[in-house]
Amino acid sequence: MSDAKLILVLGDQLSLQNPALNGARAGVDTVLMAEVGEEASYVRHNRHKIALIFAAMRHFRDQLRDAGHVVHYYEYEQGVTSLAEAVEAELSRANFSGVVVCEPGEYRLREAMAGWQESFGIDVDVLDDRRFLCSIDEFNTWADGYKSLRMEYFYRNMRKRYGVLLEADGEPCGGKWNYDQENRKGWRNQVEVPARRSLRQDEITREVLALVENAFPDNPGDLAQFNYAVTHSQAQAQLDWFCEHGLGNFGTYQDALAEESPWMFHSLVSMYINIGLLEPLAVCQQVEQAWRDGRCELAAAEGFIRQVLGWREYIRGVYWRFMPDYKSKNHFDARRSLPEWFWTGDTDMRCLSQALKQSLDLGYGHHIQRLMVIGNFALLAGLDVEEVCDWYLAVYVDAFEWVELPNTLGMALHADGGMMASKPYAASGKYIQKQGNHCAACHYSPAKMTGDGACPYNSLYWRFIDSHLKALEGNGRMGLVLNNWKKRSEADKAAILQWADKVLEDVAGEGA
Ligand code: DLZ
Repeated sequence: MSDAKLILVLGDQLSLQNPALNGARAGVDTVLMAEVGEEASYVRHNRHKIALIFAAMRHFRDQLRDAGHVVHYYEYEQGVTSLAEAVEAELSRANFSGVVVCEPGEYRLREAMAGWQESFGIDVDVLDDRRFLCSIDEFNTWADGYKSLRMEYFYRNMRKRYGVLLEADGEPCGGKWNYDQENRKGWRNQVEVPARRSLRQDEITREVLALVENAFPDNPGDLAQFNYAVTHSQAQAQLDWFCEHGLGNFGTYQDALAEESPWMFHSLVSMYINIGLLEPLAVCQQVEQAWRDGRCELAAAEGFIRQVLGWREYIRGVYWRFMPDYKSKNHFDARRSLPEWFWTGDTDMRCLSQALKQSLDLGYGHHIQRLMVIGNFALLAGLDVEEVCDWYLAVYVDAFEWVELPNTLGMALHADGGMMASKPYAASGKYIQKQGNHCAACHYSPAKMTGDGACPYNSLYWRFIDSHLKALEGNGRMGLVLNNWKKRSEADKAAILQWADKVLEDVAGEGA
């Protein structure tokens, strides 16, 4: 029997740091990569996401081949239905002593892989994904020490562990761990948003775009606007561009909403980190260096690094610690069907329409659009948790369940009852008005609570508070809001709730 291994590389593991490739012997082992029906259709993925992954996979295949590796690659047109089928085909084609794969990012796939050893009758080695900076075991050890998990403490540990933004004495740079307070300015067109460059598309990418356009006619995504990096060097150039042109204003306007720009000063690198085109620690170190070189304020660098070194690792830990139960949580018993216009963006709520349309067309929305516009509406309207989570998983190019589920179910919808966020991210139209410039041209007014032209977020906000008074009562951070509601006259409350019901019928129903 040969001692050659079959090394499976998944579409979001396109990194030379992939542990399955560590020790891969060029000319001895075989690398297997496969574009398969099941992965491309378990939700109605945005076409940008499929195109990004297929194009990046094909470029990585060529990179491995150039380095002397034998790569067996199945293209989508070959009609392989699942990763298991691809593995089986390889095992029947040649003699291997075992299969090696890095642990997948989604529970459903890890469960499937758990059965491979028995069904294929061969050793299947599923390796820890060391591209993450905190392993699942390390996270669990940390979490075991706490009654409720809070990202801030986890984040400080990670800063210390990796020596990021630390003074020589181990204290945080600038004397504070967190500069979030300085990163919340609203948008009133204060500065110019830098234009983004168009990326060059080679023959491989153009072929993939044509394939995806034809094979996924019913999926969202306007591929005429495809502008994602598909190689390591292109992704690195995107990060360099951000450090040069975006980072300076990123912190200040991190929570802002702008009519005229889908991406403002955001980095647009999460998708590359999530599929292996960039490494998270190197990304943080580059941003830290940009601050040390005087190219941005400390608050901007810290805000960015907190997302990558803190939040990203933290929610991945939460996902694996609480799956599979986590997925069925529905703290507020939210079960209203997702309105059809979530798939078109056709609503008169301007902030929501813009956030939905760009998410569908480009596969991208920044975190305030995802959390405080779309997620906030879903929370206030009581949209079905599972349907909302599936929507997020489908629509965004950077969405894999390990990152999407805790962010949507836990953070945006508070459906886990506060396992990771200390209070629901519920807000009225006033917050959206403060953070951005959508309201000026909107059909609705954030100043109106009821009656024609009243911003739907307003009455829905109080309806949410009223419906969940009991559940929210024990939450100290909600005390002020609950008191404000209780202090209102009965007639006032009744009028708001009545209007909210009408809004739900008109707006959250099928038509908007
Ligand atoms: C998202 C995705 C898509 C659209 N297609 C493929 C594919 O054809 N082959 C593959 O290996 N991976 C794909 N992926 C990424 C996987 O869905 C991802 O590895 C799992 O969801 C685990 O994170």
